[in-house]
Amino acid sequence: MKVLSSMILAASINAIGIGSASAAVVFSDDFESYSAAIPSASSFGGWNVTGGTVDIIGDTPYDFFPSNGKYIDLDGSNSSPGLLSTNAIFAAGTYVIKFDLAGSQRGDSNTVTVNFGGQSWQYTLASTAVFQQFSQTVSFLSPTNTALSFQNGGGDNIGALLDNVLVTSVPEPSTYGMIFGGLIMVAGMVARKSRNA
Ligand SMILES: [Ca+2]
Ligand SMILES: [Ca+2]
Ligand SMILES: [Ca+2]
Repeated sequence: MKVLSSMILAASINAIGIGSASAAVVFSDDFESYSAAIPSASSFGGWNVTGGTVDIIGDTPYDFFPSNGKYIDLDGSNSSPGLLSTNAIFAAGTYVIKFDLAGSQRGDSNTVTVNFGGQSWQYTLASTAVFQQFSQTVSFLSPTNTALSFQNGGGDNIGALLDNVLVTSVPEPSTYGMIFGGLIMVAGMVARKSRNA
């Protein structure tokens, strides 16, 4: 009967999707759906650009990483690096944010500030740094909603490069607790039934 209990547990876990499949992608962009634009429009796809500009590049003459297709030069074209923010507003909760950053490939080092859920992180990229994935797991109750944003420092029109932005929501621990509590009750009922049989 132990085996049956385990089987029921496994089946229940599959049914409610615990595991890697339970994390839901709530935002993603590899910038492939846009045409190169120097600078970009102040609003494109799922993004807004305020306080300056960013460039959509990846074609000649700025084809530094052909396998990445299109990507963003975070210091645009008017000597004021724009704040690149998602249109999407994320509710309080737990998320994993992932993004690829590379150096400018044009001779200068750049620092990028990433903001999400009331927290911020800074990344300094040497000019020759190739695309590398960065990841942060963020839990926040306040602010109750937030965009994800990226901003280069400086203003020399040569910025770090951004690609493959991904935001995944993660179920809260309390949700896991309720789910596992329910499963333990089911297992207990199975065990009692087997004793009574
Ligand atoms: Ca891309
Ligand atoms: Ca630029
Ligand atoms: Ca720069």
